[in-house]
Amino acid sequence: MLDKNFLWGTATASYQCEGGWNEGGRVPSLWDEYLHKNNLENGDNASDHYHRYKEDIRLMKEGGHKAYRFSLAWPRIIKNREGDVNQEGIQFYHNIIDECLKNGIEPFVTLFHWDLPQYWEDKGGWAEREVCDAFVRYAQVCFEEYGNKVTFWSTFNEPRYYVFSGYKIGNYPPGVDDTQKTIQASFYMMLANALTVRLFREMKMDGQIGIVHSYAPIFGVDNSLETKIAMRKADNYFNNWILDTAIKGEIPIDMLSILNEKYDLCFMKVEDFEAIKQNTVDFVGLNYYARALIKPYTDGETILRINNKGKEAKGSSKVVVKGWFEQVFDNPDSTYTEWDTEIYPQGLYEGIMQAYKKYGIPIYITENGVAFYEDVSGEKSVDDQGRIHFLNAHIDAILRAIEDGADVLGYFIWSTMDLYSWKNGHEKRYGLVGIDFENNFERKPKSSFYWYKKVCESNGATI
Ligand code: BGP
Repeated sequence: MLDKNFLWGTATASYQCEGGWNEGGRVPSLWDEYLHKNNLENGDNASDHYHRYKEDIRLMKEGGHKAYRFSLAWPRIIKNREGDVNQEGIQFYHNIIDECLKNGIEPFVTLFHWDLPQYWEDKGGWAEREVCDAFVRYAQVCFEEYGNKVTFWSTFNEPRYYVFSGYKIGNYPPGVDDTQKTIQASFYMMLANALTVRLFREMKMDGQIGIVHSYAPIFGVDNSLETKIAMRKADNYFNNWILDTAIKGEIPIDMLSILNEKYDLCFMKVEDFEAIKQNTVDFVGLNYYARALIKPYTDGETILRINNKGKEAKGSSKVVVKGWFEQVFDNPDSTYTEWDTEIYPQGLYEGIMQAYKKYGIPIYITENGVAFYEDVSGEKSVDDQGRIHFLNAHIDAILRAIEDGADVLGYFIWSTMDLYSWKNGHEKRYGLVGIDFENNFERKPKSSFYWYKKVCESNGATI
């Protein structure tokens, strides 16, 4: 039997659902600037959660949710590099948190889900130490404001995805391919994580603090030694530099020594390593969409190509890290979404078991879900049986892992409602609640919403 306090919920992120991008004293984030400048589909209005959060939280309650994972927007809370606080922004999150508590929903709060204020991006963004220090000051404001209401805090959502996409793949802002900056930004985010954990302890906060990782459990195409070596390198690339660093306080030394041959690591200071060693997280959030199936590197330059276009680019994803490994996107035995994401629930079971054996701390599955093209314009709600099937199989994987001893304490579906998907726009739909973006953002719960209500209310017994 599952513990009665298991947190069943759904998740969003500020930029992706709020809208109201220039309201209530919010200043631009790097996403506003980048998407506006490049004339790309943006989240100016997103799902209009900024104006409709009460309706959304009421729907969560109706849907049986025990928890809601969302993020605070730094650009709503801190106005400028001097650190001036925007009271209207502060109040907005008090309102959200209070509304959750009033409805018996546990707020599960992320401090940073990618919307860096543009005024810090102008100073070099996460590749600079100054931003790391500014993040800790921002965290302090949030702890002081919301600390007596919030139990579950996460420092970062998916540092790996943010950094690699922005600084190496170049498909997210700042949109560059610069390995030195990739290393710096990765390090400063992990340092900021440790310094924020230290602050959390110094302030004697009630509650727990963790980090959320885009988890790609590593699988090999065969059992050869070459594949095993490639898998280790892939594990460092995808997972270890976040998880080992945040949970064990150790950056993988084999990774550092390879990087040290070609790049300048002098910016890493002895006291930084000490801070990382001493300030580790209480729990880990794992976002699971798919495993990474790995084969040995053959030849050619590094290619990191992610399909952000959907069906028109299906099959175009390619990941080759020169000298390290290649990722397989065309396994004939697998099915893939229109965005090249493999559907592989067993990867979640095995990933949880591996992570729990290795780290032994509580795990929350902080995101899991599947995207489809869906027409929500009609009178009838969307009958998303494909999503129900996907979620059912993944929750089953979690329940099996718990039965086999893993300490998984919560599960959050991505996403609460349809929202803006980074670079993919609004047509990549993940929500349990459909949003009719063309028709006054009307909320239309899908079949999966009612299915999940039963799962939450029966504490997983209906799986
Ligand atoms: C995770 C992010 C989310 C969300 C999700 C789906 O990496 O934490 O913010 O976007 O992935 O990804 P996408 O929108 O690219 O399909």
